[in-house]
Amino acid sequence: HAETGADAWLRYAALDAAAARRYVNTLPPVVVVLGNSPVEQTAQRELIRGIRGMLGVTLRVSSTVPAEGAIVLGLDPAVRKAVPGTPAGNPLAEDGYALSLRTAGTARHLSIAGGSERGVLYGTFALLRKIALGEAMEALNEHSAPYAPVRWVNHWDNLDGTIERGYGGRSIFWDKGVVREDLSRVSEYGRLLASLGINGCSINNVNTDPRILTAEYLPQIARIAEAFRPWGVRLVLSVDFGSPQRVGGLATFDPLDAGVAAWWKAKTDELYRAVPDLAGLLLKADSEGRIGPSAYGRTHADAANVIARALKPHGGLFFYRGFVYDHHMDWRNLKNDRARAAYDNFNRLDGQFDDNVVIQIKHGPIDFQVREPASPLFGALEHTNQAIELQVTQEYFGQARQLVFLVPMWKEALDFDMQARGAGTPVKALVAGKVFQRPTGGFVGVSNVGLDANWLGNHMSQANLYGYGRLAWNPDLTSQQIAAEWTRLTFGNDPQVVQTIESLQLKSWRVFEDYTGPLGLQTLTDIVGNHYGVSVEASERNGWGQWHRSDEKGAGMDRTVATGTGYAGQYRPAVAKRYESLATCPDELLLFFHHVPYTHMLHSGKTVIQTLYDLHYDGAVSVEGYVNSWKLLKGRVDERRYAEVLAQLEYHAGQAQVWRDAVNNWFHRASGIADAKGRVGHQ
Ligand code: GCW
Repeated sequence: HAETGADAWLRYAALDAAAARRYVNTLPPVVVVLGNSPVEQTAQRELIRGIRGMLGVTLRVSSTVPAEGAIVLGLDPAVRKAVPGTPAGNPLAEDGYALSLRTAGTARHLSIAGGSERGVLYGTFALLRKIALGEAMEALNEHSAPYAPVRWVNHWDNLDGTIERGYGGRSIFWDKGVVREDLSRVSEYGRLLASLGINGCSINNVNTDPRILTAEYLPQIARIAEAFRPWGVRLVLSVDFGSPQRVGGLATFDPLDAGVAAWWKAKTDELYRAVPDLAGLLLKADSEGRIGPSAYGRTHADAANVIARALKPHGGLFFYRGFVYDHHMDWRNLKNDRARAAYDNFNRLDGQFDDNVVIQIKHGPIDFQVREPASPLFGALEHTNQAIELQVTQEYFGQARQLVFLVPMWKEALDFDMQARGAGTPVKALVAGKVFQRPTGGFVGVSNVGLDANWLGNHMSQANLYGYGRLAWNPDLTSQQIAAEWTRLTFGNDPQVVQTIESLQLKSWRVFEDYTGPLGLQTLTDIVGNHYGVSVEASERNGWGQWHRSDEKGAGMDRTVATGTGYAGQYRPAVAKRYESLATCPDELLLFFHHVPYTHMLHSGKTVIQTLYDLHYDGAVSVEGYVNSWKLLKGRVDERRYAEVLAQLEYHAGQAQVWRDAVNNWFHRASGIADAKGRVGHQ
């Protein structure tokens, strides 16, 4: 089972004998769970499973705390009462946990205290992670609290079982228009999510089939909620804004119509009767052909509030996607700019959204491209809850076929200082509501796992799901820490294995950027087809607005205030100034903000065109290097995963060459400028 990738980072592989012995000597052999909620029971079962796998011993279950000590799981107050000598401390944050090991005479107690039932489970996973990573337990005393209340994943699953932008097989939730009979993969997925502290999951595409809100689906949806519940994962549904008409049979779906408001209220009440702990609803409106409030000349705030008010009495949240843009833009107009759309649509509505509405904003202003600046909307909203949307599924990142670890890219967005109230307001703090004291906010990852044994279509992409969840819990973790943890948990502690995989993962995003869209060019991907291969002109001369505006004279899109689309001016002044000027705009975003001749000299001292040529060669060479370093792991990784990853990397290396040649030849023809190293244009 383990080698299929199904257990992902929760393999609980046996530790080497010396390490196992050390833990067996330190940990009490008995477990006591103080609460009887399903989530706490899950925690106890998981603990027994993990300890058995890693240490080869089976904990004894007891209902009372024996004098010689035990591993005690429970809510914080209960643990304090049950474990003698627990020092008084501050109450734990909701979903937070505390781990501590105390010795008194011959008694030894290890307590896992939670600020909520979920916290107990999260603490249990944290303890198991420490053991798998070989961390010392003797002086254990650790508190951890999630950075933000919202730590969700979204799925773009269609009711027929296909997944939009899913690369790991068919839906774990749906098949042929109904919820799957066998939901065992949903439970297994709940376990993976819980191990990361993820507490909400939407189960249907934001390009929503309205039928999801018909009565026949409610009992089916309730079954999914039930499969997730023991793992503390709450259900979320995507809804269609036309539902009052399409499902309810009303004459209108105008959000300001009283009948429409009443319909949403009655429908939401019905949902909560079926799923009492529903976390909320999610909406994509007025975007890519989805209907929305514009049909009635209403605002996004009118649309969001009518549904949010129906959710309010149940404590539910309403997520309104910030991904609203016109996909029929006139490409001839040099002032048109899709990047402007999120800010233009939502900034002026700041203050008009109810306090259980969250605007869900993609990390960049376009659409999950290899290099984007952080969306200026994060820095603009002061009176509105927000969440950052990160795409775990590798739509524009080689899908399941290329190795790209997205954590370093996400970190750059999360750590980017928006200067929203002077310096020191990184995106992560804004989305968590810490800067403007918002009641809620946080993180949403578009996961799109499927029925494939390894969930995402290959082994290495699991690091992105792991990394997303770890960042949602603690965005201050470094990319290196996350890569190291994931590698050890997934492939074991052999130093050569760890060092090799960690280094592949850590460089992979920049390498991918080198051969698919450096200097802020982005979108050289075939956007007319499946968003996988190279097609330099696919994004040009159409209404989608993913233009890079490269031609015979130069490359890049002028987004300055002075001469371009004005996008740069959507940032707060200090940031805007940096992007506006060629002198201060970083090379890696140059062509995102500026249109320059190919001979333009970069800060690096090299021309744009030569840099494009060189980076494409560098990138392809690096991917070839992945294959060579992987081969050195033969015999150190189980045969199956060794062979599967090798096949992926060999294919990847070929793809990097295809990209290199297609992009370089295109720019060579367009610019008419020879490669100083004589490599391009002679094939
Ligand atoms: O990136 C684009 C994808 C669409 C997706 C859309 C969105 C679900 O190509 O497949 O639709 O974004 O985020 O709504």
